[in-house]
Amino acid sequence: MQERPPDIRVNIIVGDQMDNAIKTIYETVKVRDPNQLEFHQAVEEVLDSLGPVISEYPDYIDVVHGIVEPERVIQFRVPWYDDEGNLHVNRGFRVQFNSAIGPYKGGLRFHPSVNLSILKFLGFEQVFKNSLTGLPMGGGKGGSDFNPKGKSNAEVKRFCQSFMSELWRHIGADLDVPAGDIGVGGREIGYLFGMYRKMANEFTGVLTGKGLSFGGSLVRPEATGYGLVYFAREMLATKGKSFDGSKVAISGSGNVAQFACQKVIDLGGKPVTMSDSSGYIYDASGIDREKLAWVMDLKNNRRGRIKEYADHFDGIEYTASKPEPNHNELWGTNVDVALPCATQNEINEAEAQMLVSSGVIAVAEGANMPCTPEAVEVFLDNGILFAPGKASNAGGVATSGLEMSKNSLRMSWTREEVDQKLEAIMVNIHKNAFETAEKYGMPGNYVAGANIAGFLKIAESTMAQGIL
Ligand code: NDP
Ligand code: 2IT
Repeated sequence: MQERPPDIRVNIIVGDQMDNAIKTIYETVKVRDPNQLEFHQAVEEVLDSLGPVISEYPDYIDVVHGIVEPERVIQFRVPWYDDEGNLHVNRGFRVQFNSAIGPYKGGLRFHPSVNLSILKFLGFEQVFKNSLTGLPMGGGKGGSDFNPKGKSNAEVKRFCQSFMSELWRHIGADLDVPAGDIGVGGREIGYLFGMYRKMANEFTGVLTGKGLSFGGSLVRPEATGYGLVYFAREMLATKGKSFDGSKVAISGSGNVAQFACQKVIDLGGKPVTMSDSSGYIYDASGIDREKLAWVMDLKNNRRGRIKEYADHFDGIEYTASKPEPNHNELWGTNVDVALPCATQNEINEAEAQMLVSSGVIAVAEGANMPCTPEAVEVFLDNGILFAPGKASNAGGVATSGLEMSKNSLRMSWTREEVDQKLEAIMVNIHKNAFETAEKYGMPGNYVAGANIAGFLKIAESTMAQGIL
């Protein structure tokens, strides 16, 4: 018989024992769910930062105990029929991680790699990210191992309807508000929202990223990519640098990558790469507005592969991905700024080393956890400006928060107003992470700054409400 994992329990501790108490919590997380490697990775990074906070507020160790366990996990069957009439059965999930400061909030991911480890890592990150936005949103994440690639529009619609025919009873405008993530964009949110409205028999702001004609917010599609570049701009400014004239490597070619690319161009930078899971393109002359519009049509309407960019434009290098999942040689490019915007663990230690050797100044995560812990260490050890995703990609969920307010208030803002609010939120997250890192004796370490600042707000709320 398998041994029962221990309850998470650590006695109240003082001084030197503090670090051991945090380590015990981390070890217990690993014993409880030994196969959830992505979740372990996300937890370890946060817990590593919390020593100085627990020294200052020893009671908060109880919050740490609780925060590593989701409040609720929902798993369900999603049956659907393809165009030939064959039955497929996928898995659906919603991880409702933490609601201490607001309703659960976070995206839905449709990708064949989706499992509980990935959704728990994403939900855990989301708790701290949402706290950093300064808006009243708890953290959650969900999705399915459904692969939207190669599916017809009708198949995607049937899948979304089947998915929502179960999820609807677990979510609500004041309970849990999902949005998009990998494989879930405006089209999927539309189908999901339609089914929610039918099942619940009510029209509320239960999802964000909706179409403009049914309650969506201006700038939500652009928000993650724009916010990322606003954050990176602030970070560069601390060293007297800017995007103007800089060469920028971007990975991915989906929602976050496209609008990061657009904002880099707006700020006078030159994006030279984009990728998808098959490979990457290098455009030495720079991806300009016209070429980016072509990529957007390729990806959002024709749903094609980035390789077609090299077939369509002259003088482009295309390199297929390495056999190792999530990796290609994109990070060997000589650039000033790197913006990984595809998926988790796409920059490993060797790739980080390549970026450093080629003279990169700043790395800002558009994706969630795209850099491995070893890669992050390489950046920090070499004095590279490094922005962790929970700070630098928070613009998407922040604008989702604005969409929730807009829906509740039944009013709307202009494009300029939303963009200004997004920019102000990103400037504020940067300031908060920067100053918190200084205050806790780790100047320039945005990882520690973001983790501590995000944690403090949740800890205060949790202590005030009791750990439930
Ligand atoms: P999209 O589905 O729009 O685009 C994802 C892009 O990443 C595609 O180019 C895709 O290529 C590539 N990609 C996905 N999985 C892999 C993989 N395993 N290996 C290599 N490439 C891969 O998603 P988003 O742009 O919305 O999301 C990108 C990242 O940003 C994710 O980490 C997400 O969690 C994060 N994020 C998204 C936010 C949002 O508002 N959308 C907000 C904050 C973070 P292919 O098409 O070949 O799969
Ligand atoms: O990872 C993320 O922050 C998102 N996918 C966006 C979540 C949201 O609720 O807008």
